[in-house]
Amino acid sequence: MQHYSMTPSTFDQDLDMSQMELPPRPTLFDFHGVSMIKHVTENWDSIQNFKARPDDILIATYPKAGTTWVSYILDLLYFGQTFPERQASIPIHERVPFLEISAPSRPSGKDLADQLPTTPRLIKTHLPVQFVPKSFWEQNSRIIYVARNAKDSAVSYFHFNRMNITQPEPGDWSTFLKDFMEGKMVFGSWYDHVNGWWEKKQTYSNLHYMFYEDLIEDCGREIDRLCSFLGLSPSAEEKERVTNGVTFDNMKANKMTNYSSVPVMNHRVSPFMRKGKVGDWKNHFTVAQDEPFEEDYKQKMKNPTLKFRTEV
Ligand code: PPS
Repeated sequence: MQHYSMTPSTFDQDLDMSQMELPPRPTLFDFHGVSMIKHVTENWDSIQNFKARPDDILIATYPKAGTTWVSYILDLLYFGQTFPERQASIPIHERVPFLEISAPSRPSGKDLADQLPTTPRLIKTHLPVQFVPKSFWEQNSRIIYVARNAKDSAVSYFHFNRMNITQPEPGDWSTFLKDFMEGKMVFGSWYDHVNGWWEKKQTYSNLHYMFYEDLIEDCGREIDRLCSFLGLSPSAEEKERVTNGVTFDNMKANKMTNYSSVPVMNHRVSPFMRKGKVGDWKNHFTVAQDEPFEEDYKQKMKNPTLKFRTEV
């Protein structure tokens, strides 16, 4: 029998996962007040003791906010010209390791981050702000937080949990939506996550808070803002190359950015690069779901300075 933990490089996404011996789905538990699964808490002490460097760049998000998109933008900005072979041979999730992940039979994100040969190191995290290893703050590392509106985040997360066997079983859409509203998701409550990071931005100046909807509206403008935050000044030609490389269609077709090499994901259930739109929630939320969602949203999102768009 084929086993799910075969090395990513030998995995062929056309393999029939229904024939494989699949591990059980993980279950959520309360971890210091946040719902988590063991794959992200197992190495907790080692993650908390991670030694950040002043030139590290941490890309922080609640899941499904555009982490991969921004990771690839940064990777191309920094290394697209100097190490073009990286783009052709190393998947984005290895170029930008996921700090807290420790999946079976794969190197942990922390080990991959420790071994990154690049300067700066680009590192991804989904941790709520209170769980970020303290060395990032001590070293004054730059942090880019990407946020996406709650409704599209919920929809994207639902399909991700369907296709990724290392995520909890999502159940049907209405059950999942209720769980989302109650924060019963890996990495906890969307509401706490986006608010916690927004508050941090008020006191930590090396944090650039950006929105998925803005990227969709004008990716070039958002790249300019990122460059100004990072002190980069790419040539017009270089910027054009980056903007073109990171379109949804190009990233979906690119084996190094579409997660097709990850064995725990079944892209036939739902592709990782699924729709890439603002407003797909309208195809999922019924009116009967939307009304209580909006009511609950108003109660949880009281800070008038943090505003999300659900259409552009
Ligand atoms: S993860 O698993 O949390 O790291 O996922 P993440 O990368 O944060 O989010 C995945 C969603 O982002 C969409 N995406 C894009 N949209 C537009 N343009 C580009 N280039 C792009 N790259 C990734 C991806 O399609 C997922 O959203 P949905 O709505 O599911 O399509």
